[in-house]
Amino acid sequence: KDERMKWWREARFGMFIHWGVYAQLAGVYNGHEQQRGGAEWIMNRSKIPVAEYQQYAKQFNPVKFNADDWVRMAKEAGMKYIVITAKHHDGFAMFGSKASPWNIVDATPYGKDILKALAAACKKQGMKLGFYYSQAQDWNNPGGAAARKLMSEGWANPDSAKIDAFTAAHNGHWDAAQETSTFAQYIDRVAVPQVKELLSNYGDVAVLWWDTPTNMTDDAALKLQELLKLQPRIITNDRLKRPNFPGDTKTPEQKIPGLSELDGKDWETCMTMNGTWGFRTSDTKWKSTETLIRNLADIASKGGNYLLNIGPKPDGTFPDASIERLKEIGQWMKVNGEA
Ligand code: JFZ
Repeated sequence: KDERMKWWREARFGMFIHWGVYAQLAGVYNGHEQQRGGAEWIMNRSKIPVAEYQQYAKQFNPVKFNADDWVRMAKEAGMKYIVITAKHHDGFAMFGSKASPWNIVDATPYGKDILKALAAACKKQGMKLGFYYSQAQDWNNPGGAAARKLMSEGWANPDSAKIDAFTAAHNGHWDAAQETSTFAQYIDRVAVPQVKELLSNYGDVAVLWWDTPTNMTDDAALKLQELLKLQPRIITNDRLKRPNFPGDTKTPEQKIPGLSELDGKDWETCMTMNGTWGFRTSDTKWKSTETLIRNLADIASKGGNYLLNIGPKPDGTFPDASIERLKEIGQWMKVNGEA
């Protein structure tokens, strides 16, 4: 294990990327600003019907996406690995998948596999690449789980009460289309084959970053964990299923643990640069470069890693404020970093 963890322990700094169809909405649904949560949650928060949400994919055409630029920006900031949302809770696969048509190759005018391009660029530039995969929550592929969030906490839809009642009676779902399969069927038909695709078709995968184990069963977790054998050196986090699938790393979110909270287990703080993981036009509360550098130094001094998020725009470029901060961190790294 120590040998396998070596690069990760030395890395200290990585780039998280939250990107998908939600970037197209950018925090606004039908003129309504999303009230709570990250912009990547808009389908759930605003209870957007499945068929309607899927229409947004037809506008998703990130023609300015350039994988080499992304990797170069990460590298120049001193980052040693990238973890990208291969599939977030909206179930949209950012890669070509035979397990579901709800993927970037089959459902968008862009029609190209983002992960293929990123994997090639990472290989070329010597950057480690990992995949975030929402194994349990999936709001588009039938049978996927949905965390219970109330419509009435969001914008005032005249039907909020009705939608909340439906959601409460349907295990967090808000559209009958989400319930045309069972969770076990979803795991067998979508999650297992997609994770197999991710671990087979993109070369070395450095990290598998599971998230939100809503409704996870031991059976489902075992099936997914079994697949990790396809990448014997892969590192995983602790979000497959709690508490009996601990993975390799702990994932304190948006906070840096105090010294007394450290227990010897490897850890990684993931954090947004503003207040959202997915791109949101109205979120301009950017942390200063100084704050980001202080966070990195604090984390590194305590033996952790800093996974700093970028929420790319729907056209495939990073927000200007993110680019600016990456550059400034890079300038500091040149003087103060070790490599
Ligand atoms: C999850 C996602 O729901 C979110 O969209 C984002 O991808 C983030 C990185 O992970 O959100 C969480 C997960 C765990 C906690 C909080 C938010 N937690 O443990 O406090």
